[in-house]
Order: sequence, then structure tokens, then C-alpha cells
Amino acid sequence: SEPHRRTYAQRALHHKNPAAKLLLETIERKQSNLAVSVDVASTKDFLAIIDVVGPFVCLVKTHIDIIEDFTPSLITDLQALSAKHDFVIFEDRKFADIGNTVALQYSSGVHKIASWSHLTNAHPVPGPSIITGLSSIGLPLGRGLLLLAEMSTKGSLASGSYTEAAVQMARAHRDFVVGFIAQRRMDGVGAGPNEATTEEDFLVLTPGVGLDVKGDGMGQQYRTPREVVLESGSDVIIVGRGIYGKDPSLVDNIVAQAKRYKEEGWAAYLARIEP
Ligand code: 5IU
Repeated sequence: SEPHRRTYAQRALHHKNPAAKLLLETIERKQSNLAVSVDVASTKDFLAIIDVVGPFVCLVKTHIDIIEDFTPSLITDLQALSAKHDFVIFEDRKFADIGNTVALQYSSGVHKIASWSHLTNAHPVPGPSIITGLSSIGLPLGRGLLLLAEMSTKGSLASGSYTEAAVQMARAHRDFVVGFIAQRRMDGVGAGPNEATTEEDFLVLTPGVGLDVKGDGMGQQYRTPREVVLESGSDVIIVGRGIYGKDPSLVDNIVAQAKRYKEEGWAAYLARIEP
């Protein structure tokens, strides 16, 4: 069948990377293509939001370096919530340095990202050596990498031939690179006329998703789950402030928003796979 009409379950069977497989299986099991991005500064708020949205999401996206009172027990608690609620963990680290440095940043330091994050991401700007460096750490641990092929922000430089080069880099490293952060489906993008790309099935996770506002006054641009999943063929919607808003103590509102985005994302997916 056409790639955009395949179900998450069908696609899970064809992915060999354990993190990609886990994400597709989790989406199917929970009937949720919603990821929540938890960009808050305190451990207490971070864990509280994740415990509340956990039942509704396939994935939790973190920026671990935002946490002011970080201790290694935060990771143990995050992993316990991941097991309790059945979600995948994605540290949105946006690595961008030479291979040797990113390997150290990924494995070491205070955060030891590779030891707990199923997925992470990298800017393709240094070239293929960033993949080699990260893969030397992540592949033996069964981790997966997403390349930043596009961004949601106004004036993003990641477009056109840059985006095409990112997809070509991914094609050359299919064992570790499982897909992209992008605004649309990337299968076939930048492929030469003789390259067979109908079976490549990259995952696409899309941030910049919101139902109520068009932007945040700092360059962010929001599109709806329907635009992202149905019209642009993306696999996972990533929602931050649209779900947890300004006040993490408003639990009822967070639950209501998580349910709303989950339903919108799933309806858009069902509309996409329907013949
Ligand atoms: N994020 C984007 N756009 C991008 C990339 C990452 O918004 O192109 I790459 C991150 C930034 C933030 C989250 O952690 O996704 C979106 O949060 P809001 O939904 O609160 O805007």
C-alpha cells in the first residue's frame, strides 16, 4: 500500500531499530500519536506533568538541561513513569558538534543521555560524522536518532537543499537514523531518479503543534494536528505549552488538553489511512 496509508502496526513489523519499533508499537497499543514536550525548570513540575499526561501519550520529550534541581534520581523517576504509563523517552538534545564531542556529550557529563533516552536528535550541519559519533554510543544500547531536517520556527534555515541533504544522510545510516524532526513526511525527499524510496518509511515527529494560537511571539509557528498528520503525513505530533499551559498545577486542564490533542491526532491518522 502507499506509505502514508500504512498503519503504525504494519510499520512496526518492518523496523529493525529497537527504539523505532518500540515507538510504533506504543502508538498502536495506546492509540496515541501524541508526544508531550515538558519544558519546565523544576523536578517537581516535570514529574507531576508527566504523571498526569502519561496515560495519553506515546512519547515524552525532554530538555533535561532546563531542570534547575537536577539529580540522577530524576532519571530513575522518569524511567519509572515510562514503565508505569508505557511511553517512549526522547531527549531533544539537538547535538551539533564533531563526532568525538557529541559521543562524549551523549554518553557522559551530568546527564548521561544515552543511558536513559530511547531517542535523541541531531542537527545534520556537521555532516555524516555526527551520526558516526552518536551511533558509536547509541547503537549498542538499542537507541535511535532523529535528524533535524526542518524546524517549525519563522525564518528557519533548514529548508530546500539542506533538508534534502539531511534525508540523504539518513538514507546512508538506516540502522541508527530512524527518521526526522520535520514538518512533513520525508520519504523520497532529495532522492535521485534511480533511487528506490517507496519502502524507506522514515518516522517523522513534528513540533510546532497547537489548536488555539498561531504562534508564541518568539518565532514559534503552530499548525493543527490535522494539518500535520493528515495533510503533511507526519507520524507524531509534539505539543508543549498547548497541553501544560502556564500553570502546571491546573491538573484538570492538563488532562483535558492531553485528551483533546490525543483525539485530534488520532482522528487525523485514521482519516489518512482510510482508503
Ligand atoms: N521544537 C520546536 N520546533 C522545532 C524543533 C523543536 O518547537 O522545529 I527541531 C521544540 C521546542 C519545544 C517544543 O521544546 O518543541 C515545542 O514546544 P511548544 O509546543 O510549547 O511550542
